[in-house]
Amino acid sequence: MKVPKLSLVLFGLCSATVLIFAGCQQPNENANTTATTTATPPGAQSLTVIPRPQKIVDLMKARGEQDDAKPTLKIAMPAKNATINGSTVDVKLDLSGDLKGYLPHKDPATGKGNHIHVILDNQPYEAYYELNQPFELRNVTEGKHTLRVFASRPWHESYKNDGNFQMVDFTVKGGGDASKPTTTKDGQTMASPIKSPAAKSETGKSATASASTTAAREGKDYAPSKAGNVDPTKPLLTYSRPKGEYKGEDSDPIMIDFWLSNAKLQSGGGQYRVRYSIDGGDAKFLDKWEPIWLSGWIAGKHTVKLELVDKDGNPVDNGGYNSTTREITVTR
Ligand SMILES: [Cu+2]
Repeated sequence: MKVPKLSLVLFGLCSATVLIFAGCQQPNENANTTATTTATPPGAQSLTVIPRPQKIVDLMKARGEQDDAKPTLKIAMPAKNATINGSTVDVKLDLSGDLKGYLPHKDPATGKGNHIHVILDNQPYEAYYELNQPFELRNVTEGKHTLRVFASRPWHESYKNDGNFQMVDFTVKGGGDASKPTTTKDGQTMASPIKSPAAKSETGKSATASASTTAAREGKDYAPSKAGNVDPTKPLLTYSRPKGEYKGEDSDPIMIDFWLSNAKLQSGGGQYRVRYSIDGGDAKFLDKWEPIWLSGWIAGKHTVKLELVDKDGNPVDNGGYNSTTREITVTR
């Protein structure tokens, strides 16, 4: 019974240290929004791949044949290698093919519906619902850019048929200055380089607020970015989901989905694999081109990394786009 005394002292010291650290951390939590990533450390949550949620199976039944559609999507504007003057780039798409009733449109009641994923450079995609009017890429910086598009379902799963993906390069002259707000000629501020709340799209609650202040055109103020040096004929992995904020019943499970060009995964007889890692944890592999649903997320910030690798696990680069990490937030 002599030993415990020392143990108790040590235990006391440790506890005190823990308390001090915990005490120091708290003020940091709301300090600012530019702090380094505080993603959940690996091990704090245990994620499992679960089957397609019943909710989505039921939705698919209610949609009739739509999920067998084979949409063909073409970028009509900007034209390939076009030069655009000014920071706003109009995107126009042509949707054709065997659509089986598939039509992008946001249901005003639910805020959901079929839509196109529009990706500038390697930024998170934006949703585009009403194809009868252009989608505006706003505050685009001067220089070369890439645009990628593909048709998706209301739950953000992309169609994976040939033809449902296009990428073009274009160049902006006199584009948005990353350090200054975009203004009209009399100096009135039109857009700030900081994300405008009106620009939040599908998951944003402010989508309705924006409708009253601007024309009904869909669009988005973009953060500064440049094109990667992408070869459209080489294997390309396009990150699609997850992104942004996940709340309530939408926060578990969370779907991972991506587009693949010029690369077959191993189950399709190819040599490539998609490697993913959550919160910097163990690498997992996807050998079939289809979405997966991961369950077991704890509330907080998480990172999701998706990479295209060859059969030996070596990264396959294509202008930096084949390895993408996104931060998502899960709230309950
Ligand atoms: Cu989507």
